[in-house]
Amino acid sequence: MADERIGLIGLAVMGQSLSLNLADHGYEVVIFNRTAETTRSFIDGNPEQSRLIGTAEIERFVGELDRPRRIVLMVKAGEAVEAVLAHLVPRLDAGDVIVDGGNSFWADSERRSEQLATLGIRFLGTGISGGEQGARFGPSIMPGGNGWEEMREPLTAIAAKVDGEACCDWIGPGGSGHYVKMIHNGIEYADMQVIAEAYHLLRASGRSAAETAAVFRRFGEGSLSSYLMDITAQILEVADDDGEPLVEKILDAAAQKGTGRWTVEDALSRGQPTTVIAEAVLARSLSALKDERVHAASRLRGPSAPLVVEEREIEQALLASKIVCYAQGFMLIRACSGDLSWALQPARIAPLWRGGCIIRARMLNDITSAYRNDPELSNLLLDPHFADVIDNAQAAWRNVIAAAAKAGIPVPAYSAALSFYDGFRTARLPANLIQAQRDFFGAHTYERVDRDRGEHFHTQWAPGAATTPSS
Ligand code: NBP
Repeated sequence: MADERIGLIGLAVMGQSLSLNLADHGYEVVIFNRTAETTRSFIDGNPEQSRLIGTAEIERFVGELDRPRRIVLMVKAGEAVEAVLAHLVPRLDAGDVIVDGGNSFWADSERRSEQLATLGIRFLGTGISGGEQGARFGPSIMPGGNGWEEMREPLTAIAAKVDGEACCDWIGPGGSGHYVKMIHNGIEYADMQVIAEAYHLLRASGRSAAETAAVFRRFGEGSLSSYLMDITAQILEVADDDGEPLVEKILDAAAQKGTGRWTVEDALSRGQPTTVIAEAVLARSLSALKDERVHAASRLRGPSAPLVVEEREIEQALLASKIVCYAQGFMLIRACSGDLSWALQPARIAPLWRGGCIIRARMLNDITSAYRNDPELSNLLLDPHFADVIDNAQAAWRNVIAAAAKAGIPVPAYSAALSFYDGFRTARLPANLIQAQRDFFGAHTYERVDRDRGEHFHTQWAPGAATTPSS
């Protein structure tokens, strides 16, 4: 492995960190950046690292690599990837491997993988999670597409390790690596929202930021242990210059870069009810309406009842909602895998998120066990362990949502998660009425519970109702 060469293009924070990580693991890293000055200052800033080979021209970059060349792109998703490929691909040969390690949209990776395959170039669309620190010391890596056989060793070497297993494994064909990274980010949105709702409830029930931090630390000692819980406690303990908690001075308008929205758009296109992830994305949108909310706060009335809820109940609501987040993420993976015949295996995906990435959490050990015990598990909620955990949590979970509603405190993710749970476990929903309404005004037809599925019926419900069944 030592002295093998890997090329890396794109030397912003992620590219620099990955280069150093690869170099630490014995690889010589040939680096290139559009702005050559960045390459120079990166090399100058790391004089102890002799395995970095800077190049200022793309021809020299390509020429420094052994064949088959292995090239990692760490540039901005979208146009930057297209621009780099346009310069790079004409200089490559059949058999070379391009790894796109950025946050590319999975359908772009699917397309690039197919197009480059016609030239014999292997394209590995690779989700990488963990931010700067992860990239530097061990990220979670989700490669999909072609070229895994060439990249298995270096990617596995630099990935996070949990219980001796690398958080890196081939996901599946085409754009599946970036698809799974997108789902990771959707779950991340939901996980952050369920934690934010606990924070809201804990603060609204009179706890200081420091007391709230202590509660999160306690929660984080058990099944809720996670990176996001840990950083939440740390954030709540940071004081501004005047000694006040810094978090309370931050404008309550959450930004988003788009991977959560991509997840929800994908869920809608597949008819998958990933309601908690959707609420998490939309809660950020609602938060961003800051001026309108401030105006509405002075005009619209709510209840004046105090919030009556126990700390233990909030913990259970957080736990149950978080399980539903994961269940919905894996539902979407299952649906897309079926649609595109990717044959994705949750039992190989869940363990990749146990280390290195933003959603790393103790719960992922149990999720991994659930899918390893039953690789065909259709929904995480049906795993016996998680069914029991939710059953034990549900009384508290319902109390929290009821108490929040009575006190006028929004808990959109907890409510969406509970409604999903109740909807999923309800054998007969009121959709029969919706079908009747659709048939009444649009002659859209309906199926009957006392006939075979696939047989469609239309009724002339009333004079003036629709008469002609639509196809
Ligand atoms: P950025 O996403 O900010 O991208 C900056 C890099 O893209 C620079 O090297 C820049 O070159 C290059 N670039 C651009 Br912009 N346009 C280009 C073009 N037309 N041709 C060639 N190069 C171009 O960097 P990052 O934050 O390090 O992220 C890299 C990738 O990793 C992104 O896809 C990001 O979404 C993903 N990611 C980031 C994080 C994180 O925590 N930051 C975490 C996980 C994944 P220049 O120096 O010449 O401008």
